[in-house]
Amino acid sequence: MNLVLSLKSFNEPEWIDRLQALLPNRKIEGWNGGVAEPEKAEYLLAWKPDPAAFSALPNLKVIFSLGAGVDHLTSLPELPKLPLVRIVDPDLTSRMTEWVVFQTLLHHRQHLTYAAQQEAGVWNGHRQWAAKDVRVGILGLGELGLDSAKALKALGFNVAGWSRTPKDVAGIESFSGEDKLEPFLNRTDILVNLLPSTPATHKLVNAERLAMLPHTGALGGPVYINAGRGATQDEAAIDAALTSGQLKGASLDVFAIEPLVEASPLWQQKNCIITPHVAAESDPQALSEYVAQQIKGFERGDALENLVDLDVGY
Ligand code: NDP
Ligand code: OXD
Repeated sequence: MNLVLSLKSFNEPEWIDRLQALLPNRKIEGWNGGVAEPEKAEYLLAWKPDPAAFSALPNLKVIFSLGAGVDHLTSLPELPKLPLVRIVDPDLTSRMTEWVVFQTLLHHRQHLTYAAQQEAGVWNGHRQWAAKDVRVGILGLGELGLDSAKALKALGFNVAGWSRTPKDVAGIESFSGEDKLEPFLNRTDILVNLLPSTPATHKLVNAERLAMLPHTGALGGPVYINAGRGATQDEAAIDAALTSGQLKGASLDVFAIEPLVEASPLWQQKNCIITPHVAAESDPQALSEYVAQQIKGFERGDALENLVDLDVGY
């Protein structure tokens, strides 16, 4: 019944202390500090883990991803076929919605233009269109996409979503499956990407798809926003689209390689806002309680929640 943590770029000792307070009757160890009794480890809490942990801990029963995304695990050939639980947490969801709404409003209310004008000491108002005239399209209508969609809808935007399976959500048009991607893009002024990284979503946002976004909308050109995963987009195509004017603006929180390399031309794009994968950085206490509750529930015989479907990869 022991829990082992293998966490890259997190403070492992702090996470051990926090979880130990919530699960006082078990041994909690950090992979990096050495595991004294590997055969007693039944749970692994992982973020970009050392793949050697899988074979070294032969009696694992459940793996927990310390994130909503699981590509850091599903991309590892060594990942055992065990129940994989991901984070679904209201605090994480609302932080993501804040980021998506903030970036959408920033482009909608022409903030980049006004920020440049302020720097030049220019007082010049521009015509402002209504939110109802802006068509937002959300790639991925799951836990995060749906919450963002509802918040944007409440602000008056014309919102649609694209997902693998159809959705029935009041006021939000649903597109699903590969054959509906083109019509979805054709009606989208602000494209928000909240897709997981899987083989099916790899570089899904490419030059061809960006060219499907219309120039007929109120903004005068499409905007692309991504806080899902960098692997789902072609960064060179985004850079080229910003340079050519096919894209009017972008907000990017995630990249294929993080940190974004110094040589990336995206840093120099005036109309591209870059944040360092912080869209939904979450409360460690809330996430620890989530993991502890799931372990206690599992041992009482309850079903694990938010299990990943390893066949589809998310
Ligand atoms: P969910 O699994 O709840 O939702 C994923 C959505 O994507 C679903 O609507 C799913 O469709 C859709 N989808 C997946 N594959 C395809 C496909 N091939 N074609 C069409 N639609 C597809 O995930 P979350 O909403 O919780 O999280 C989404 C992602 O956000 C995470 O995987 C992670 O990568 C990222 N993330 C980023 C953070 C950040 O700070 N930047 C923080 C947290 C998460 P369907 O509904 O039909 O299954
Ligand atoms: C996540 C993330 O997947 O922070 O939770 O990217």
